[in-house]
Amino acid sequence: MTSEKTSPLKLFGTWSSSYTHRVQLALKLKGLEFEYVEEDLSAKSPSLLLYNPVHQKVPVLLHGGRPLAESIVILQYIDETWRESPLMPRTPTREPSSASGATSLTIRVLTGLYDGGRPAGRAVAAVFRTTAEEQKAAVAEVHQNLAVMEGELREGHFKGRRFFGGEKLGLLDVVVGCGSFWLSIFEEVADVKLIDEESFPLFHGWLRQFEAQEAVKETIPPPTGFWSTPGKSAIISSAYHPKSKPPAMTAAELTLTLRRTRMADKLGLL
Ligand SMILES: N[C@@H](CCC(=O)N[C@@H](CS)C(=O)NCC(=O)O)C(=O)O
Repeated sequence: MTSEKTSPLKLFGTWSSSYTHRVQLALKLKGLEFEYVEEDLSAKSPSLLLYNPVHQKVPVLLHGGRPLAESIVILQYIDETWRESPLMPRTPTREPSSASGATSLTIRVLTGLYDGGRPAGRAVAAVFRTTAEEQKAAVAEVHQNLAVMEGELREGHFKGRRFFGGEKLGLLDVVVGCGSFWLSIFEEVADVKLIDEESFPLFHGWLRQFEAQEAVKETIPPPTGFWSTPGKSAIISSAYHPKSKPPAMTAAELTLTLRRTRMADKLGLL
């Protein structure tokens, strides 16, 4: 077991990927050494195609030559293999505690925070993909999600806690917090306010504390770096997933959306 634990770790990721950030952050929080391989998603490496042949996505973690895909699966694997500094609190299951609260809220973040809601990340992405009335509806959906999180911090399992994980970052902090890079970009390009400090003071405060953590600062690039990145137009089109994700956007629709959101000016695309 020990030799398995000490086998080398190699992570295939992309700098702009929140899913990659989740794994990088978890490895750092555990104090694990790993080799990082930056993937160009417009020209995926033979290794990525070999290790994640079906989905061909990052992140992929290689542990002792064994590949693991899907960020949540990887996070669980890391937490179960290296049990020091747990990301999920380990308390007896019958004890009503924030451990079960964290598990259930993590699942809800990933599947839908309220009845009929979709995964929190998809609601945020919808703000970016839409315009006008549709965008207003998407912003309202994000606010509904934030209201649930705010309620959990105000009077739910996480009342009075610094982080969802307690004094230290836990799984839920990692999952929710790693989207913060894109949140601030979306706020800027779509000219919308998603995390309004007055409406969501506890969530806003939590996010600022999260971002101030050294391991987070080392992992998530500052949003300002985004605008000066040479491959930014490719990143934008991959964020839209025009080929693969419904509703499919034609190039003309994409252009129109970029114009409307004023992103085109910022990126110098048009
Ligand atoms: N559910 C996956 C999502 C991973 C994902 O969407 N990765 C994106 C980058 S953020 C990717 O590799 N996209 C390449 C593609 O779709 O071809 C996870 O949690 O790891």
